[in-house]
Amino acid sequence: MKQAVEQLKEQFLNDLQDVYSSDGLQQVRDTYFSRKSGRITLLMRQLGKLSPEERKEAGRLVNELRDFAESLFAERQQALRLQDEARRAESERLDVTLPGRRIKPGSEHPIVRVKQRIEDIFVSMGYSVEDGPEIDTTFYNFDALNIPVGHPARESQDTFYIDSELALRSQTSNIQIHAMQKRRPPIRIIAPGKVFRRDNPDPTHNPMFFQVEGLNVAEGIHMGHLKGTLQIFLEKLFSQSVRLRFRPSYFPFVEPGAETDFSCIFCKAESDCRVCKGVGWIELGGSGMVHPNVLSACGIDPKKYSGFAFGFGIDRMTAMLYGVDDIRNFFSGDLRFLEQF
Ligand code: FA5
Repeated sequence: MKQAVEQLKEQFLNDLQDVYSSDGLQQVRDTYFSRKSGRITLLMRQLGKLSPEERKEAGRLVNELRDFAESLFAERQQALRLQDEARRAESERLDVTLPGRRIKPGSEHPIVRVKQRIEDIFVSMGYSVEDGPEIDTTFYNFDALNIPVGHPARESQDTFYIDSELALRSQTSNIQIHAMQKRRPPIRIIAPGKVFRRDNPDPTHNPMFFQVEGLNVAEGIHMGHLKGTLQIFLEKLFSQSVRLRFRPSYFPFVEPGAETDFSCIFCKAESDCRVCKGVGWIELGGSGMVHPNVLSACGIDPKKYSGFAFGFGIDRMTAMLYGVDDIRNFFSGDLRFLEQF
């Protein structure tokens, strides 16, 4: 028995010496201490087969071996645990002297910024901000706007059709109709939003761009109200006085209709002006008095009520305000461009 104890002790020491992981520890535990087949357990079981005299001495030896092995095992277990902890602490160590990673704050897109500025100005004049569908039926896109079947504006060369009934709106004027169906006069709304046209991209055209629609319907509204409203709007936007002029123009949903220009705020008609090219006027967009047919289509009595409407492009206005010479830049996704705002 003495020899068997010595041999087992030696093997145990060898095995424990080779242990560097918790898996290895588990293996040693199973090999030597498992209740069913542990080698030290089996040795203890053999004690029962010995005579009482032999058992006394052998029992002492085996018990000593077990106590010795258990305490060595516990030491090794503790050493490995400390080693693991030290390794983990090292791998998670933070070097507080390293320079930080700069967080780049985003900023509002310039078109969003100008859109919000336009909204603020009109809200301060008693208008509310209206939203409407970007995909709309031919009724809202054309019929109710007095754009008859056969009118070029309905052509598929100009409009993105989804099917024969639905199209991406090509102007925000569809929101006039939704607003007049929902509300009764007095109605005072502006409606900024995306519009879509089959235009070839160039420095002043995009197939997707932003417009803002304005509508004011009440008793006794006339062109003077339109002119005064747009003038106050522009003066608030540019923080300086401007003049306004109307050039007769045709839009099926207004009568009379006009292209609306304002005096150049950059040059006062100097010949080399980058913005107005020396003309002295900058185009704002279309406007006019809401056509009686449009009021009627929305159930508003044109004999009692009248209204003005306008619509202009936010992209070109933003380009002018920030000195950008190509509106395609706004949607290029190029951060070097966008970070300037
Ligand atoms: C209209 O869209 C009318 N709905 C405006 C209107 C509303 C008139 C209410 C009367 C009453 P127009 O097609 O001219 O009008 O477009 C208005 C503005 O949109 C233009 O002045 C221009 O600034 C802008 N615009 C037009 N096409 C493009 C384009 N492809 N890319 C960028 N901006 C554009």
